[in-house]
Amino acid sequence: MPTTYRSVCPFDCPDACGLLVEVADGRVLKVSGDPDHPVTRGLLCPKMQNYERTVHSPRRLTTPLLRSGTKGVGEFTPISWPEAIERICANWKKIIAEYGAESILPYSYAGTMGLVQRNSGHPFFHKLGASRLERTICSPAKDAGWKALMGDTAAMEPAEIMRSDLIILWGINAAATSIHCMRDAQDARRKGARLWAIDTYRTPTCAASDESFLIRPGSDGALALGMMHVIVRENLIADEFIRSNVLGFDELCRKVLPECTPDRMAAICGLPSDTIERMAREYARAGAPFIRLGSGLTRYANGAMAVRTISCLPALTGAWQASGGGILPGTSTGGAFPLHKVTREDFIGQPTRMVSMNQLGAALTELDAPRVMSLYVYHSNPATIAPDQNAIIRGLLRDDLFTVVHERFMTDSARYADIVLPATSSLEHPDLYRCYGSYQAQRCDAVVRPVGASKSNWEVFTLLAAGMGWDEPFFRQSADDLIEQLINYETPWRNNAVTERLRQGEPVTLTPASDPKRDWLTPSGKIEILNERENEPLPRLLPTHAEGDGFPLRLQSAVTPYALNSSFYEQDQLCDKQVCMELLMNHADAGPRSLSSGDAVTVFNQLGQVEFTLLVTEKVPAGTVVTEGVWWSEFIAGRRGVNALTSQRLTDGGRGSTLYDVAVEVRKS
Ligand SMILES: Nc1nc2c(c(=O)[nH]1)N[C@H]1C(S)=C(S)[C@@H](COP(=O)(O)OP(=O)(O)OC[C@H]3O[C@@H](n4cnc5c(=O)[nH]c(N)nc54)[C@H](O)[C@@H]3O)O[C@H]1N2
Ligand SMILES: Nc1nc2c(c(=O)[nH]1)N[C@H]1C(S)=C(S)[C@@H](COP(=O)(O)OP(=O)(O)OC[C@H]3O[C@@H](n4cnc5c(=O)[nH]c(N)nc54)[C@H](O)[C@@H]3O)O[C@H]1N2
Ligand code: SF4
Ligand SMILES: [Mo]
Repeated sequence: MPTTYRSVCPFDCPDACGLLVEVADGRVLKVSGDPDHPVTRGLLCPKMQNYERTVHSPRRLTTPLLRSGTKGVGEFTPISWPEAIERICANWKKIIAEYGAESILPYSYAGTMGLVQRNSGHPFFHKLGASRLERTICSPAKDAGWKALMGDTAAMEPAEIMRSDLIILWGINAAATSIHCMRDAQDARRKGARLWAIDTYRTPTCAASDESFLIRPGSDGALALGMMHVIVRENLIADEFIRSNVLGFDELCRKVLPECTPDRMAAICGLPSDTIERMAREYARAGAPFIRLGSGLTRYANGAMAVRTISCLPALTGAWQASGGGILPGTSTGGAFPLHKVTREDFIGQPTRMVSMNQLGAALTELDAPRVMSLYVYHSNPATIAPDQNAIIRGLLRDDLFTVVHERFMTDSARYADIVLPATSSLEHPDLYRCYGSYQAQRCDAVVRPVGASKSNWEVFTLLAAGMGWDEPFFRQSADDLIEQLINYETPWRNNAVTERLRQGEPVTLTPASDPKRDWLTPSGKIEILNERENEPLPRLLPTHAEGDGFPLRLQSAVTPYALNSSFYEQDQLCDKQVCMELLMNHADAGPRSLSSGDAVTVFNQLGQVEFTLLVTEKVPAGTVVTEGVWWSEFIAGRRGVNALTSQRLTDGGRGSTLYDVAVEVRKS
């Protein structure tokens, strides 16, 4: 008889779903959505419906490996854990003596979102004195844009979406990336709400919406400014709300909006000007308009400004006052757990340098004083997911770079390693999870033993600490000890009863310490449309990087429902659903280039070239081309993925990646 355990989905998704895991004879038989989890309510995405195929995949790494062939070829011989740890520590001691500890660079991101396993390298590398990684690949521009306007104001309760009468999914492919938000939006729709999607191409979310508005990549600021121009011109503003809650409305009206006529904004964003006018009126007249802001629109040179500009809309119309009205960029539960007890910034001796994870290529090939001599990668796959893949691979091929990769699978990054260490999956180690799409949190235990000789992130760092000869007691604790330290903490976010339920492994709801719709946590106590602490004191139009690159088409790399960044490519069934690495193009762009569906095409720009299979489709407007998924190179004809075309340039705020701000040309291969 199988036994059923509770667990949590560890992946970088807004929802951190509650899982029910059936186990028999030490193997996971089945994974399903926990019907009692308040957000999951039994519904899992296609990626996780057969998680057992990932956990027990024949592709799992089961033993430490030592490189025996040329870098990148993937030839390795098995070694024991003691030998692996001994070799890593001996190399690091030599490198530190010769170049200093900052010549060692950790690289990690979001393979697991658990608070302990995700952050367990921080105390180790802090104590080592290694360079620090600026972990800004995802959407820090969103945080920067929000903060410029809203300061530390908490995010509204996501479930309010169900009380809205106009839901705008803005730059979010919720049908693929936030399925529970999509389910709730559909529930609201059945009760009479209208659903809009604002995107750059026709996604599954657009298909499920009442109306979709397709705009040019990176032009959301123009659309929002055009809408605000109309809202002010037609006096659809909430005077009283603005007087008591908003700073800088007059300056916005005087200095910014007069230029932003719908005609001018239409020329930038590509929507007809009467559509912008209609969107403005319908938005302003809705009773409780709810904007769910995604991350898609933030990965541009103007991403932070776009978020800041869009977020002004509810301040002008007073949408915040209605239950169901407002704007939600994602939740943030920073105050709920004392993460510093895991990350241990106090272990940093002298200040160490920061290296942007978006500029790994430059860090490995150009950075001096000191040069990066060792890279330690854990729960991330930079050779596939980070921008400017060619520069990264040039770096990883350096003979004098000592690379260690801790992984579940032989990823592109692992192929370039000198030593590969096998990692556990989330069902093989304990952790504590919170998420960024709701206020849920949950802890879970391991439900099966580690596959092969795999070890969790935390276990490996305890072994490395011992290998370095440290006697710091911190590194002799178990992951469970750390979890208990995170839980055992007084905070207004949870009372004792909630904390006890958390300890027992039940899904719990955290409560923000301030009122998200009244307590404007900015220095002035108001929503700061005017913010003189910013380089740009007022929202305004900013250009994208791609505008200056001199290639005619905009390349969007979008998500697929059947993978999560470069995770899940180990499941054949999920790969088959994606078919192959396609380039979606409008017939108006395909015709002049004599291209048709099924053609092998080469996409190129100043950074590289990549092979795709063409699909001519009306889902993509003329001028934009789209590819879905971030594929492993073993499945790609030219062995280079979409990130051979993306650049190391950063966003206007937050030093984020500009993965979607890309210009290319396409030719037949
Ligand atoms: N199935 C699946 N789910 C995922 C992921 C995955 O890879 N697959 N990734 C996870 C991660 S790490 C993250 S950060 C989240 C991201 O989830 P989302 O917030 O949904 O962000 P994206 O999917 O990056 O982009 C959302 C949409 O924005 C569109 N877009 C791109 N540029 C623009 C623009 O300039 N303006 C507008 N209006 N729209 C634009 C894209 O076409 C896309 O449809 O999803 C998580 N969930
Ligand atoms: N072109 C393009 N590039 C993108 C994106 C895009 O949309 N387009 N999305 C970007 C975004 S939003 C993000 S967040 C990043 C994500 O980039 P990453 O955080 O690197 O995410 P993944 O590609 O999922 O790779 C995570 C790896 O961690 C491994 N792993 C899982 N669990 C564990 C564990 O417990 N321990 C260890 N050691 N390993 C584990 C998995 O096997 C997997 O190979 O990618 C970015 N890159
Ligand atoms: S990836 Fe997201 S939607 Fe899918 S199971 Fe995990 S948390 Fe839920
Ligand atoms: Mo992300």
